[in-house]
Amino acid sequence: MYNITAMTNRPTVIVTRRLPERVEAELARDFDVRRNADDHPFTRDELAAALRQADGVLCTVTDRIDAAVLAAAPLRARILANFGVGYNHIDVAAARARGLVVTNTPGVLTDATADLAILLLLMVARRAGEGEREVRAGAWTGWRPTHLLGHMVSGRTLGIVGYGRIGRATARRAAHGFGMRVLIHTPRPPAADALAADGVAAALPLDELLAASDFVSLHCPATPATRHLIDARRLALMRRDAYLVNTARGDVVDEAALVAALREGRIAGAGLDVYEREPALAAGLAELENVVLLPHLGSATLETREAMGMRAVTNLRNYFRGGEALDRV
Ligand code: 8YV
Repeated sequence: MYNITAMTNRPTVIVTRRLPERVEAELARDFDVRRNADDHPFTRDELAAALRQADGVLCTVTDRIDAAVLAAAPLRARILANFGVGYNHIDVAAARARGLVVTNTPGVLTDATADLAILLLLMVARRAGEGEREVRAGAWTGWRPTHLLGHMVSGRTLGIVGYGRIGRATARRAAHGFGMRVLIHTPRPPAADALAADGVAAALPLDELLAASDFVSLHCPATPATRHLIDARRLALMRRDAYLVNTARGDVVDEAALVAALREGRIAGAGLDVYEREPALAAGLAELENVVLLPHLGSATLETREAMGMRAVTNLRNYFRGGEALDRV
């Protein structure tokens, strides 16, 4: 056990990216912190070195910590405190095999991410990206009755894939805020009365949900089972006038198949915040007019990033005080 209040013998924590000021200040109270001054994404060698040099590593989605990186020796790190709820960039089984505890930050980014899903839903339905590009390009010739006509979301059907915290928060916004008919797909649907309270009309098998929805929003974690869950076959089940929204993880969608479906008009459009090979995009995606592309902004509010950071600090503190890490995955 470490004495984290004494000035000496404080655990060393390597923080792979710059964090909001308040979080960095909080970390410095209890830990010997090594920062990444210029905020560059760590290389595999830097990640392996961090595992050799620090007692804890506070990491993010840009750190691919796979079995090869985790083979670092001699291993000093005991905990990977992930800044974020999704942890598909960490090989958790390999980490456990090396005795590392892995934590995440659930709960604190639910509302921010659900807000972003609704933002993308509205942007694709109302052609906001196209309009914004037109105005900036100086190509707007003035108001006319038939200009950039989009579609209402009210009264339309939203299919939500994955019904954890974020899926549920998105369902409630869509049903109660916009009067949408909400369908969900999830391996273990909550009881009917709980779904009714959220404004959910029905839980359906995935293929049925895809065929019945005007908008499909993804909220499942990236796991081997959900990799390319939305592939060419499932895109073909969607309606030609339907839109896909992804604020979950890029791996859930076969991005090349999505580009083909969009290009050929087999679905109407897509709003994406996450990609298979961030920050790279599938060939052709950025050239399409009927997509809105955001740079992984799901949790990007100051309030949320501070809360995520504080949660990661709490996980580190609890662990080094010898207690149970709060958000062990
Ligand atoms: C984070 C996210 O910004 O928490 C997640 O799973 O995708 C984002 O909200 C990112 O993961 C930070 O590491």
